[in-house]
Amino acid sequence: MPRLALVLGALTLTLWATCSRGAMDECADESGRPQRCMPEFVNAAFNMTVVATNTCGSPPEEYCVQTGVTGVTKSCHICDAQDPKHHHSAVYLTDYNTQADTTWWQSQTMLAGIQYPNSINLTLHLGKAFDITYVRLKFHTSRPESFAIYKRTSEDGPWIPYQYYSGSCEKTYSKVNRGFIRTGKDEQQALCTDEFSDISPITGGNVAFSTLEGRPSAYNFDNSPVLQDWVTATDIQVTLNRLNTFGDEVFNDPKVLKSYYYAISDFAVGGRCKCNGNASECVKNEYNKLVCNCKHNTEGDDCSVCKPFYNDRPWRRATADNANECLPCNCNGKSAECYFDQELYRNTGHGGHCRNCADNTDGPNCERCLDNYYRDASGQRCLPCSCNPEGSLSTQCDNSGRCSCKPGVMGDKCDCC
Ligand SMILES: *[C@@H]1O[C@H](CO)[C@@H](O)[C@H](O)[C@H]1NC(C)=O
Ligand SMILES: *[C@@H]1O[C@H](CO)[C@@H](O)[C@H](O)[C@H]1NC(C)=O
Ligand SMILES: *[C@@H]1O[C@H](CO)[C@@H](O)[C@H](O)[C@H]1NC(C)=O
Ligand SMILES: [Ca+2]
Repeated sequence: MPRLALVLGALTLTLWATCSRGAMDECADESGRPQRCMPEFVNAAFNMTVVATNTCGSPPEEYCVQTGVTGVTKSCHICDAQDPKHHHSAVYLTDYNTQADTTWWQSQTMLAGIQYPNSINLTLHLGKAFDITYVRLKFHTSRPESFAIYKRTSEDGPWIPYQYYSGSCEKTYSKVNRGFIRTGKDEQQALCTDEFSDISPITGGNVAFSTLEGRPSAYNFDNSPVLQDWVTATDIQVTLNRLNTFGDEVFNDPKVLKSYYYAISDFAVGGRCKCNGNASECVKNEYNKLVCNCKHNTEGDDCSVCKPFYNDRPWRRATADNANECLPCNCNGKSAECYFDQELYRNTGHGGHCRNCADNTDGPNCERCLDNYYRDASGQRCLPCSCNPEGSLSTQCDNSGRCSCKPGVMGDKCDCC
């Protein structure tokens, strides 16, 4: 019995050791060589603030639950923004999502003028670039007749269409219904489909947009800068353009109008914090802003630049088989500053060009002496030649500091007749 316990104990220890090493630094392999790493896959929207341009309940107002059958008495309720039990604010879009206890955001009703061409925006600010895999909405009412998903690639950039969902693609968005992208065509274009725009189901319908689905280069994602950019987003916006109806709103019965409104129970954004393969986690910095915890001698919010002294080769995204880590410049210990020099990289395979070489050294790697200097006996530093300008043929001396003198002049520095 004790022996078994010992064996189990050893096993547990081994497992624990392997796992903890994996967790410690996935940005290097067992032998310490840099390898691609990435933060875990998360719902980037969870517990984040979504800003809605319209929400029911201020002042309190009545809405009625759509049954889908005309003439049947609808059950009506109050939406009250001030009442903790009867509000439907945007926090309910990104809270913990359970089947048993559905919470949802809700707009005002058609009675208050909610319908095309008036639209509602739901804006999610991620606070950092993410690589987005999907955007998913779970509707508490019918799915809209028309809505669109937009993204921003940087916080001050323009809104870029991601996907349109509409029962009237051409009329509403001037897009072909169920269009597709052929190989070689623009892979950053948003498509439109009517597949998810039916009025049924009356509740609980999902819509999920996969950022790479139907895009030919998805199979070669590592080598597709176009798609790498396409999946990048710092903000996501959902624009609700037109409600689905049974057509009974034309009679203007208030009870009917009160049964048409938008309601969404969950807004999820699946993806990873974007670190270009150079970090396995994102952390809050001192300003409470989410940033990558960069490895491979990179820095920046997305690990997209080399650290100051690591400019030996150009920055490249890490791929599955090459970490492309930033390499330090070689300045022979004479400088801690360098920049990336494209020309030098082409000629020598090393692009690190040192700046401000110390001890009178010079050259891209501080490998030689400045003009009119020579290397001292220790080889560590360069000393001025100090050739006498009157007596010397040249201001440059030889390796031992001796100057070449004009006829009739002598001395190491050519300063004696
Ligand atoms: C949600 O975010 C708040 C801060 O905004 C934080 O205090 C809370 O712990 C978070 N909840 C979860 C479940 O992560
Ligand atoms: C929604 O956002 C778009 C930009 O994406 C803007 O043009 C429009 O005015 C916004 N609508 C509302 C109601 O704020
Ligand atoms: C990390 O970033 C560097 C430079 O910023 C880049 O060369 C490299 O491809 C990225 N990935 C890895 C795993 O090093
Ligand atoms: Ca919810």
